[in-house]
Amino acid sequence: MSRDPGVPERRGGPQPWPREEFEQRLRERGRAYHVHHPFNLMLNGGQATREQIRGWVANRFYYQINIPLKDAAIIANCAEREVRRRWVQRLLDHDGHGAEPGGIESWLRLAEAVGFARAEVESLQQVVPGVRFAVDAYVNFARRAPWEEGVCASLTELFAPEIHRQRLAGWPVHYPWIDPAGLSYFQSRMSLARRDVEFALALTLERFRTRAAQERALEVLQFKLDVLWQMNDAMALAYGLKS
Ligand code: AHQ
Repeated sequence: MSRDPGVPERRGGPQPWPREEFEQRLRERGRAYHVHHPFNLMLNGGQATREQIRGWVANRFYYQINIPLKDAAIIANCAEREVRRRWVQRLLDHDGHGAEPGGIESWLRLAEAVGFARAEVESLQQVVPGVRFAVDAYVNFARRAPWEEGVCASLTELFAPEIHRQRLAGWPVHYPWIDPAGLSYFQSRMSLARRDVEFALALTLERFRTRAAQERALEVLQFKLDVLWQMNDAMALAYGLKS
């Protein structure tokens, strides 16, 4: 268990970073975001084959269907109604609500746009072990960790708008065989990621107050960056890096 973010550091320990410096240190971890992974550079650079793209879509589906379980775990661990009532929006965004089909449904439309039948992707038959293990590590982390750490782990989305922007700009040009309607998920995340990460960042800056807690927040963010990086490592091994 990590140190309670609120417990004052023992006297004489290092002082906490000022809020702006803490935020800057979180943002600097973007250097390790999976937008820089060779597999993603190939994908967004237009060098991926049809099989590499299909493999990516089928494997990332496992990540997408586990995001609501991860967020439900954070909610289950959180005794603060004001936080839960904001965080629950994330489940609705992915599972859908009312007339909104939700992000998982959008991902299945992406799957159809790259030539899968929905059931093929829903079967999870193509999910490679390294992707499954990385995603399961993320969900199990959120189940066990204090809810504040689960919130902090979602801060990789600080860097997500750029990766979605690259897909929306590049895929229609590089991969004209993909029905552009299938890219609607990326479009939806441009605004949803910004909204989500604004709340998660404010909570992280506010709740991780001691220097030890701030350093723990950086460790948690690095763990999640490693989850995303490992997913790309596993897909590169399974589908190759050179088209
Ligand atoms: O589609 C993504 C998404 O819904 C989320 C939720 C958030 C979290 O709670 O960890 N992270 C995340 C991410 C999504 N898409 C990834 C991508 O590359 O398309 C990026 C990923 C993230 O940045 O953590």
